[in-house]
Amino acid sequence: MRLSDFNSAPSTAAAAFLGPCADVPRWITAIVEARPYATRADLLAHAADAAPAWTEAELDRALQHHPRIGERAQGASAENELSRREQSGVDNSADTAEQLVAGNREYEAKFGRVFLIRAAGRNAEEILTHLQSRLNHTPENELPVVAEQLREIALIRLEGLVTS
Ligand code: 2AL
Repeated sequence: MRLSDFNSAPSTAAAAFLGPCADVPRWITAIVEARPYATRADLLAHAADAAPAWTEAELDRALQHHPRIGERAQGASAENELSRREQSGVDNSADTAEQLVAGNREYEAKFGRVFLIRAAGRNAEEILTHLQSRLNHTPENELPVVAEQLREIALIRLEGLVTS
């Protein structure tokens, strides 16, 4: 969508457009209500500023839309297409794939939520290294890492969706 169209869209349409970036209604409302943006950079800066203070409940809600690493999202929704593109670097050897499956399972058992990582720009081995290191975290140290990964994913998605 062009920035000018985003600026002039009805609030509900602008909010629906942002939904696939991250399903955090408070973040979406903050971005929609601060329109109009003079430049794309202003929009991205405001979106970044509004993102850090996500609560655990907001993270859990948003994570429901993220498939596990190594599991390709099925379906033609904007979210699924974005996820498939982000995970396109996660083509891996059978050995790495097996370790990711086992690591995802261990992560979910320990933290009670899906392992989330910004996959764009990372290959399977890099993701596995992060997964194995994050398994050593306490729930308290892990939460801010999840928030940062969700924030990175949301901002990359927004950058890809809005043109000048
Ligand atoms: C994802 C995803 O779908 N895209 C991304 O960057 N990370 N999933 C995940 N579990 O981390």
